[in-house]
Amino acid sequence: MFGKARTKAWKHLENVYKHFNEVQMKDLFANDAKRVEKYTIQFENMLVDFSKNRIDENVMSALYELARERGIKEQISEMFSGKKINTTENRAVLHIALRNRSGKPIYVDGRDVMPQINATLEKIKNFSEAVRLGIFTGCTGKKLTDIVNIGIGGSDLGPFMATSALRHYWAKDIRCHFISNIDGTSCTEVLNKLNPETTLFIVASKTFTTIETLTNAKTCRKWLVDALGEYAVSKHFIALSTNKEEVAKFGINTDNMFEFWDFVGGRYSMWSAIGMIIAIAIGYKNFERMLEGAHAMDNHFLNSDLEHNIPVILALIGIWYNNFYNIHRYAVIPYDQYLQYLPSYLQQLDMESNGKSVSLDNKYVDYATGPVLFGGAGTNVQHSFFQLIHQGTEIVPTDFIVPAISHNEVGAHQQILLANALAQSEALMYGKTEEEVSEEMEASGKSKAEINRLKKYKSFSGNRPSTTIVLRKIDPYNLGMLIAMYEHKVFVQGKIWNINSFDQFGVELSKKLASNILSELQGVNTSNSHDGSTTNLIKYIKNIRK
Ligand code: G6Q
Repeated sequence: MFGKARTKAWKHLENVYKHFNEVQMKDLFANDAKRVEKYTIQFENMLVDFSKNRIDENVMSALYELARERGIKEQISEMFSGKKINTTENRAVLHIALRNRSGKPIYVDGRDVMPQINATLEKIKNFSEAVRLGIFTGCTGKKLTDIVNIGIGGSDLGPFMATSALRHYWAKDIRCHFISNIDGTSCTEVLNKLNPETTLFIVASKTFTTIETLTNAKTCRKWLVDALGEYAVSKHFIALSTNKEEVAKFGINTDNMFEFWDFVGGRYSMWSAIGMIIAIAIGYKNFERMLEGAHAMDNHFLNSDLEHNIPVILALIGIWYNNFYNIHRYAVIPYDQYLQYLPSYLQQLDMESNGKSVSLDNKYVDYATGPVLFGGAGTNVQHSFFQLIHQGTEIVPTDFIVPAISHNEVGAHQQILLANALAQSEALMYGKTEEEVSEEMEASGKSKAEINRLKKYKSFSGNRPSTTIVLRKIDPYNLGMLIAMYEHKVFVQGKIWNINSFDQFGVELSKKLASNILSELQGVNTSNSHDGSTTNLIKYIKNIRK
């Protein structure tokens, strides 16, 4: 039982926290020459330095004890073995199977899922290559050069993030576009740039019932048919879905459908057919490298003991802040322009997975679960919200993601970028005392009065935690590793909190209400009852749109 009757390890951690919460990281560094060695892990091309966190051996061993008590190793094995751990939807959770390069079978309900996964990968390979080589052309025989992914949420954020991250690898004559929002601006702005003869639309929807995606797809279909006629559809539309029936109903030939399965959650689906646009943009070989990178991280996660397991360690440090320091926020800052969309992607991964308040044993939880995640690319964000991270009253544990080599090594740009990344974590940890500020001001000839007036404003409390993840370079393999690392981190946290990280009922209620309000805005129905505010807003907006 987890929750009110706290577990032994949890209670122990509460105790450890009482004695530890005032400890300063700079003292921990000063008193332990081996600190960096102890709290750094290198895995292939990835170095994870978690030494600038408020931890010591005592804290870490208490956290590992919590992981042991929660049976994390066993729970990891359960996921990998195809057990139906998504209990509210009675589904297995097998994004790891999508990138299983081991040749070993993975069973769901006694059936090996690998043959169907490998067959779909083969189909993705053939199709993406045919498009890239101009073998699969548009209906007038022209090469397809503009690929439009129509999808939302998990059917958009992963492919969008990954194609942006791997922009350097795109074929020279291929451009990628994304239509997700139902706002007509989203499809209008994309369609305005395109030539129907050279455009391929990918309708990406697991359920093929999502109103935004289907509405956008219908608009794009009409745009295409108006220009080229109905016969164009089979050469310009493909579908990525689990729902053959709805794909056919929509008017896409199911020969042009690439399948995935209910054991692949939307936000875990970029490794499946949902990654088609990635494969077309960067080529199947590179897409495969991304799967291989993820698979390497999967093996590390499955086989390493808790004390050397990157996703487990990151998860436990997150739990330490979230549940013992009561810090319920968290930032991810990639120092790479190509990774600018990573925070939005991780926002869904983390917040949709662990934004839950009912436990796996069907009880409301009485402890904090998933934190609020935000972020953006460095150095840009240093000039926006970093003020709060350095001097605000909120502590924000931060992950810095730092590729050592840029795809665009221009002059000293990369060194300046790297220097900034490293300086942030150093400044957050050390801070600057009032005394240090005074000395500095004195040395530059400032008066006593001036020093007294400004020293508080110019000082930094420090002791602000961060983790630095250095990658050699953002290539497909390393990106795969990085994303899989975060997926598994989220998994471990969900397991510690005893929640289901794989459903998302939270998005349902407003969907239902939106469909009621839509009928009112369209004047089809006026009888729904709402709160006073909503009723007034509907009336006010209808009046403007008359
Ligand atoms: C992700 C969620 C959600 C989903 C979208 C799109 O885990 O399930 O973001 O991906 O709602 O759903 P469809 O792919 O079914 O259109």
